Amino acid sequence: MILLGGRKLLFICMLCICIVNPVLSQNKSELEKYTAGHEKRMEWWRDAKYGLFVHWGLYAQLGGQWKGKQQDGDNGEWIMFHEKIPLNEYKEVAKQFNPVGFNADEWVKIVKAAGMKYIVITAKHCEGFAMFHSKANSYNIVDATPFGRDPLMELRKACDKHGIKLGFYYSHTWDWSHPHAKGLYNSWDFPDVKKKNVEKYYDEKSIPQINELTNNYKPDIMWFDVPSDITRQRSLEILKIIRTANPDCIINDRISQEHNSKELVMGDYFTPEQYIPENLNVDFETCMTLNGTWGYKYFDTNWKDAKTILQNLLKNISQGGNYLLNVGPDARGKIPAASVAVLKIAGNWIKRNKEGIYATVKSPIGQVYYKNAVCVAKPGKLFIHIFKIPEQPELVIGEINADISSIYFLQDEKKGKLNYKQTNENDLIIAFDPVKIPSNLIDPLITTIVIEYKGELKPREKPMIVDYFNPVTFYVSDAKLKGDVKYGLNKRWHPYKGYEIRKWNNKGAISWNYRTIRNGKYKIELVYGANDLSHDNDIHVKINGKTFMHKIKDTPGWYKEVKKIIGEVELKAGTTDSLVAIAGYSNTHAIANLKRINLIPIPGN
Ligand code: FHN
Repeated sequence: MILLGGRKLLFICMLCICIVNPVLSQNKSELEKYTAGHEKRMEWWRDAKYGLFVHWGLYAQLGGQWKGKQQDGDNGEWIMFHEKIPLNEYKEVAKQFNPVGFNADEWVKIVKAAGMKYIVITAKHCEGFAMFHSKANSYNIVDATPFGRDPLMELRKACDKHGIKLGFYYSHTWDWSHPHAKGLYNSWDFPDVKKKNVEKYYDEKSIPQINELTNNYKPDIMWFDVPSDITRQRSLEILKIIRTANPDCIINDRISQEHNSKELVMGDYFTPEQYIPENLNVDFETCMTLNGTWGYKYFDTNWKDAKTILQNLLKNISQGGNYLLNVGPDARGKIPAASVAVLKIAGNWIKRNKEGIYATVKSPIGQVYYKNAVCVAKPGKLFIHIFKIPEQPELVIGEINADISSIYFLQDEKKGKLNYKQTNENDLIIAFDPVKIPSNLIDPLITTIVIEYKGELKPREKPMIVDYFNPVTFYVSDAKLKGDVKYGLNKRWHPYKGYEIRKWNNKGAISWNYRTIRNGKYKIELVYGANDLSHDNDIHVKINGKTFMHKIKDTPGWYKEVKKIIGEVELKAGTTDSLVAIAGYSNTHAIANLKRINLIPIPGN
């Protein structure tokens, strides 16, 4: 082994810095150049709130069934992978694929009736088949099927005609039709991973097709999927292609590995899948299936109902995000009638309540106290979307530091006033007696009321509300930490999924302030993770002058959840106090990964 002397080593290090530094700084300046303009680019997208995801490809021809056998439990668009269908057999499917029922105008009208403002459709899913006329690869709907038309170009024209934005999903990394694609690859046709040269896949197919889509179809959004094993350089190359063609084209976070890092670098927004994040202070769009599959399966009729769709939409927009809801068109090019029907029911509600949806923003004062409602905002207005009519004849909103001018039902043309009072210095309570409210104002799906106020809405100062009619959850992410207690991962991400208590001993206090609206009795429930080191250690909880001691016995693991009722407490109305959790003795680590403390009302007190 040649040992380099000090001077030589220093020279080589300096040489490397001289070579690497310009490349890094070039990458940095390119990144800045091709991500510039984010705020302006996102304006229409933030106002739009709601889009249609479309998974449509050769898999629609199979409808979730292969050689008479129904796919069990998997997504329809994964049938080639799950049934390990040889590529030459799968290509035979293309010869049968002739979706003559496809009508771009009809699809766009369905989107508009649903109250959606944009479409994201699969241009090429992992199966590798292009749903557009690609000169880069003849395995596409124009060259390889009897259909011979380009549905994406027809959609582009229809969207332009009807004022709907159009985006393309593209599987830039995985491709089960290409011998050199990696990630989750086609191991049954191309088993020898040593023969793979992934650069050939990018150079021969992925990059050229992204170029074609970007330059020939002018998409408003490029929606990439699983970024597994793509290099930063390749992601930067794709970013450059798209933004050179159109600086306003919006790109999602899966263009690069950032999707797994929870920090946006090249993408304009995060893409949580099948769940709605909370407390995320960046642009995001939750994508969800309407039933149990993205791609068409004729036997999956497990449709979400209109109320679920609307609640998901409103929860997303109350968190400052968008909702991308998926349909899987069939082999004829038709969106399943049941999907169309439920989207229309939801769309009719949206049409009646559109002022409280489009161009709203996340409430500047967070959510309202009443748990079965969400709040969004516009200047001078708060829209409270009520999912479930309160059991008591009043709606506790909580602290509103503003000069309220009126409160009324959004669907009430005459703006009939709702009576209200502000107690506890600004706690807003709205009289809401369903018996007295005209029945036409209580919407069977969701009822929206408007709080109009003058001047500015000042931030909330008062502590959390504990009230008899609602269980209240004290998340550790909202707590004050004092002494020897520390968070683990970045608590900005999912407040109780993406972070943990990393250090906590008997000199560390986790506390919350609270105030009560009515008298009530509650069970105290601890929710925590624990490992072997936690066994037999104690958690002490102090509330209302009493201390409840809990000894840890179950230790399933740091990221599991142990739920334990540790006692009951009675709280009088109008008190302001604090809830404090203190760890037992530990000289090295956290004695438990406390997640939250629940106060569960005990009925009948
Ligand atoms: O595996 C794909 C899946 O088929 C579907 O396209 C979803 C949609 O976001 N993306 C991947 C799973 O995350």
